[in-house]
Amino acid sequence: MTSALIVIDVQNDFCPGGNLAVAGGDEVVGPINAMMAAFDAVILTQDWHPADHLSFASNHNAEPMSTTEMPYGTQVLWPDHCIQGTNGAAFHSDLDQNRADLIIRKGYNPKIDSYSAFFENDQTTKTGLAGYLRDRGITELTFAGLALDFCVGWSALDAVKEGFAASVQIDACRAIDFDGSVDRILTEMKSAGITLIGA
Ligand code: VGL
Ligand code: ZN
Repeated sequence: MTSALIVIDVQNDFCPGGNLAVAGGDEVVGPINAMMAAFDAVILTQDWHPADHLSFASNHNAEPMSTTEMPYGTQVLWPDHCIQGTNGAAFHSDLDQNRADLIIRKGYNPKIDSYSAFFENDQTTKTGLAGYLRDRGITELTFAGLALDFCVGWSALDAVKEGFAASVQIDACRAIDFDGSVDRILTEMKSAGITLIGA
């Protein structure tokens, strides 16, 4: 079996001081760096939005953390974050990028958000990650990073849908914890057969 560590969105905007700061977001960096050596492949994801992205409350004259209906369903409206090329979109400076075989960017389509590393939020448009993993013969995926209840969880759930074995290293994740989102994602991941490690 061939394994990959998929490191989700360890970017400045999700760390303390960032525009969509996750409590303790920077605390995942050390554990994630330490995990990398145990995997055949390391893949980093990067949330990568244009300034006119429709997941931003500022583009709807709405309050951050309100919701709106998009053609693909209900969308949380976030503060502006991870704008392409900004320091907020850069990886945390202590994250070991040298081990990464692939950096996959997502959320670049202004009309569709993309929590998952596999599918945009329309759950149809692919990022290309599944094809890359299959081409390399990678079958076992472990996820860590930010945020547990959005991009990590959605990625792990889609990994199972795409036929990969998925684990989440819970203690190398931090959560946004919005409106019951942590409990909901943990329940969904367990029922999908995802292995939760370090919980
Ligand atoms: C994320 C909300 C919006 C995440 C990204 O990385 O979990 N959450 N964009
Ligand atoms: Zn985003």
